[in-house]
Amino acid sequence: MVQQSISIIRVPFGLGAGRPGSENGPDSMMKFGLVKKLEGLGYDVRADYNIRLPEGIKSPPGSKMKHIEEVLAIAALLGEAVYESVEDGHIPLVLGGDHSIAMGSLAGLNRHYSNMGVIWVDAHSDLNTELTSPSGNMHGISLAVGLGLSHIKLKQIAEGAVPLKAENCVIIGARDLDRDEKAMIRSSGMTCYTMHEIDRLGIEKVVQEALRIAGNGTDGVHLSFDIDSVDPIEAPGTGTPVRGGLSYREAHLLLELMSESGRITSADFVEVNPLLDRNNQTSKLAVEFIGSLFGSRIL
Ligand code: B3U
Ligand code: MN
Ligand code: MN
Repeated sequence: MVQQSISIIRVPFGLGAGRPGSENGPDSMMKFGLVKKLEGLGYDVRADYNIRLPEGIKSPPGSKMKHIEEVLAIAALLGEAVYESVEDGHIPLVLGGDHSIAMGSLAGLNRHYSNMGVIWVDAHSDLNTELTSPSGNMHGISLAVGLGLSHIKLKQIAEGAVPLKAENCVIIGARDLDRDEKAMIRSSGMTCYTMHEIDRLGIEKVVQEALRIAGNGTDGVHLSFDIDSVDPIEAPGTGTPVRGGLSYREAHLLLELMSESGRITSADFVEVNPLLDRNNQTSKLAVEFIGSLFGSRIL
């Protein structure tokens, strides 16, 4: 078997969130043994990308969406890096940063895959637009951008990128949705497994269905994992914690099932905020979770 290689792409950027700290996420996950963990699982690991904001980019004050220019600049650079790494045959693993960076992942991957599915694991749906956003925070609109529902288009970020198909997009773990986001989920035709469905169906069934839907007729499946999907008891180090989230065991099983399926072709791990963490619990947990996605097993 050829050795698979993972390309870790660090994105120390947190201006899409409402509070600072997620820009320290990549360094923190690296510090707690991410590379060693992945190498121990048999991967060739390269960590040569570190996406930084070029000097002189600053949004004009007073616009409704905060730091929009900074977010778009980071997304364009990340889009390039993700595209390059996937074209080179590596599995892109993007470490955020806040969830606005996912616009860059989606745009870059979209240049490589002709028809990509997405699984968005999150307490939120990130389906606001610049018209509906209650906060003006860019991390709340990234999935809407991916689906072509915002004025910001993927093709502005990466040339030739087309919108995702809603029928191949699945949200898992939602429990804090704004009114307009609920309407968007209903009208778009995407699938959303809220915590209510997870409680009723069980996480195994939900993940199997999600993989089927995101994998149906697609040539790649991107996992965008927002750590706030996990219950704040386990993952307190995140900017917008919402109680009632995935348990430690549910989150692990979700990632193990995704690993077993062999369908996930790239991933983001975002919204780890070391400034808000308790004894680095959340960074360490994220490293453990990434291990599960890449094949770590109990026995
Ligand atoms: N939906 C709200 C809250 C939010 C979204 N994503 C996060 N928080 N992390 C908004 O600001 O758009
Ligand atoms: Mn999110
Ligand atoms: Mn979230």
